[in-house]
Amino acid sequence: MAISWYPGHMAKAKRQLQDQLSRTDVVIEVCDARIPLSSRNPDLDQLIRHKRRILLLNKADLADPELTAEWCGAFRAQGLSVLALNSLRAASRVVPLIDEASREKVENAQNRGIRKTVRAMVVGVPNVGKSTLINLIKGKATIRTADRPGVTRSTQWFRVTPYLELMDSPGLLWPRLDDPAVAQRLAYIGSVKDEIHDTRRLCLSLLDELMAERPQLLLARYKLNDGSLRGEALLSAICAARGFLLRGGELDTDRGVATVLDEFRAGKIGRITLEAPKA
Ligand SMILES: Nc1nc2c(ncn2[C@@H]2O[C@H](COP(=O)(O)OP(=O)(O)O)[C@@H](O)[C@H]2O)c(=O)[nH]1
Ligand SMILES: [Mg+2]
Repeated sequence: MAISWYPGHMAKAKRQLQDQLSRTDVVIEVCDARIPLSSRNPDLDQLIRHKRRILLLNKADLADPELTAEWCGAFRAQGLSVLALNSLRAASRVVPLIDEASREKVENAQNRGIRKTVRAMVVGVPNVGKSTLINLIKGKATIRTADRPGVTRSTQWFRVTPYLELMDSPGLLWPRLDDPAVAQRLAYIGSVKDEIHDTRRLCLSLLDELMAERPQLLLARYKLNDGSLRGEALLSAICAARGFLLRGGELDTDRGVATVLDEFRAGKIGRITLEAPKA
């Protein structure tokens, strides 16, 4: 199912999210550590209001460790409970944070003689790793995950311990697509369907951005030595270095586009974060 974010759909998702939030004790917001700004939805603040929130900077294995540390510091300074995470490996670190965030509610209930079941909802824009996180916490791969947006279909609560339930919120938090720079970064990391973008233009602007920001990584990955290359010339040099040729001997730049985007998304060019906290 493709999720298209038209206003009617967003309004419906917002209502559903509000409805689910009313049954939630702790909100686990997942964002992508490579774009901590662009992969968060600012409407969430208003939707959550006073609920306890944990912010996970997921896919930290793909992000620049120094910038991730800076981001964690910046979010903590805003009063958020933050954890940088590779949810493919260390999802268990999340449960103690949920316990901490819900301690007061649990203790209040205890004082009234009630053993409270804590409900934590995982929210985040598509493809940040919500289902992966829940699967790993559960210890079983029961929710479908895929490296493309919009794969998860339904909403469910899962019992993690006798007193903790988790819920995925597939497709309920929409990305911030009104800002073209944000949409572009979401597309770079593969969070928005490629079909809706001109992948060639996307790849060329990514290459230019990488050459400007992290030239050493790009030059090393594609065994180039000319740091002044930009745009089509840069793409062509990459195709030549990789031997991407069509039958007539022409460069297969379509293959180059697909390769660069795939390799960037998989972290093969390096651990690259595209956004830095404001100093
Ligand atoms: N490298 C890396 N990949 C991850 C991590 N968490 C999730 N993924 C991958 O990201 C893709 C999207 O994950 P998914 O859980 O379906 O995202 P959702 O749309 O938020 O539920 C999948 O291919 C996951 O394997 C992580 O911490 N590191
Ligand atoms: Mg999912």
